[in-house]
Amino acid sequence: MTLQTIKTTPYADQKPGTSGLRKRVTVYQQPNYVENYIQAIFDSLEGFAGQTLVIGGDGRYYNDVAIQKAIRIAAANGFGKVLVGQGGLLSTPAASHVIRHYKAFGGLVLSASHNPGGPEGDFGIKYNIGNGGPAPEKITDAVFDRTKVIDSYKTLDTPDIDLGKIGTQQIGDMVVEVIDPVTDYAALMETLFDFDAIRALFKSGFTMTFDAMNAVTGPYAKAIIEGILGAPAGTVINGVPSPSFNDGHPDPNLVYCKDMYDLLMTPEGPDFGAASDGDGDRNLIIGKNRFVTPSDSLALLAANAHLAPGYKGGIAGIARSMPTSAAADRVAEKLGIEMHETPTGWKFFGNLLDAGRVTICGEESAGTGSDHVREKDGLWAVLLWLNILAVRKQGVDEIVREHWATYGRNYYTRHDYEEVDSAIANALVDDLRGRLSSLPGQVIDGLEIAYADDFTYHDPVDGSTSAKQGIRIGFKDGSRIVLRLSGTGTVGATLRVYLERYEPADGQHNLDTQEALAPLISIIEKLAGIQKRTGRNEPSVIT
Ligand code: G16
Repeated sequence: MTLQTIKTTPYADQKPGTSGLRKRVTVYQQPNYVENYIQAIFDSLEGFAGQTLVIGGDGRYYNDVAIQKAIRIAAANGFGKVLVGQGGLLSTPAASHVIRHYKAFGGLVLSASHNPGGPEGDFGIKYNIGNGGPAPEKITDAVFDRTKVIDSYKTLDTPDIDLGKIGTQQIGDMVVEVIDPVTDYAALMETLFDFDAIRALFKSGFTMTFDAMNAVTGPYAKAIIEGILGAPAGTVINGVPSPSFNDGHPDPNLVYCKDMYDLLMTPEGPDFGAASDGDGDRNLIIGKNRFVTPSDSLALLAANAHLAPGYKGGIAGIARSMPTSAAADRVAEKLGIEMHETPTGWKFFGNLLDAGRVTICGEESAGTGSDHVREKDGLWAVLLWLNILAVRKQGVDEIVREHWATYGRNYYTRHDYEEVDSAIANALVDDLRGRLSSLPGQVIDGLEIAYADDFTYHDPVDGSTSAKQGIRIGFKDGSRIVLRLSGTGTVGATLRVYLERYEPADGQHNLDTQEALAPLISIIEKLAGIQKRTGRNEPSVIT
């Protein structure tokens, strides 16, 4: 087994996005593409000699190839130990927990999350730091700088490592320990939730469907929901991880989980439906006759968290990404706790969580989580919902309605225009950005613009600043339009338009969401000309 230093040439496109480096598998398959990126990560870190690195992925196509490369490069760079999930699997929240639990130096998460997989799909690599969360921008910027000049990487000349067998093996000077991917995570969940109450709920005849979308949460959901909590076999569907997600799109939204949504809207359907994405960090929550928007789910979970043992002392504060609706802000106000608005990307919550200033975080993009890990956590959100349902002994719809009657309702939708020509998308955003200062005071379709800006975040913990995080146009009546380009797409540009309107506690809570937001949809078309400029008649996805 010899240490090798292999010459390489840089790739110009290894700039990490919202959540790590996501590219087509075919891009990752280029010579040294994985090696360059991982070496650039290690070159941007200090002090890891002899330390532990966690490596795991969502099992998507190319996971098995990339993980072998990652282990060899880690060994050659001087890590003392690699902890890896059996079969190369670790959900993203489980990876975060393993990093924290075993006090690892950091971890590599191999995933493109909700993006499709398979040979024609996407792959991704993300570095997480010792707190278990995605590396902050100062590290991802350094990694990108390094990728531009990298000229060699280190590896070991060694056969593939057997990841099928739990236990330890030696690779050069480094120990590789293969662990069960579920055990530690399940134990953590047991400390947070009232499992007895949830068991009793299932015993009482409560029915649920959990769609693991042929992705990584299958083994976790089966072990916890069907195993520990005693839900009947068959509660978890699509529960076997597949490298191509069975040719599906592992994004738990109303487009890709339409069958489950339709079922929940019928009397024969189960009482509760939930799903998680490719790497297990997103969640979808549907009650009988009630889809819960991620923004509302964040607010509801924050308002009811004290019903779960892990949060019985109350929560310190809430954080949400800027495009997420302000529903949670009203909960924070009532509880008298801190509320923070951060840019899109879970990495921006890390400092607030570490400083103990917030306990619960969430994003409109189907992510919610708490200070138990430093990633969003799909199954955690589902279990907290189950805990709340078990304690309140009410259905989802009733709980949601009571919430609106207390706090008011934030009608909310997101319109995505996917695979738009990048030049057109950039020009559209730049043009609008250039006109922002002239917008306040203008009245369009009877609505007066109160403010218009490009969101800049000032991190209250480390003082860092992140600019150009999305265009916000706010109206006098409290409505808001946000427009930004996605940082996770891999082909062309994805333009996201987020629309929100507030109805007070005694207002109209029964409108159709798209109808309630139609005036704003028309206003943004007038202001930005999205459909005119992109040639699209309608969004690719509405959530
Ligand atoms: C990632 C990030 C999230 C972000 C989402 C969408 O989620 O972790 O913080 O909200 O992407 O980002 P964008 O709007 O830039 O596409 P995931 O589940 O893909 O890891």
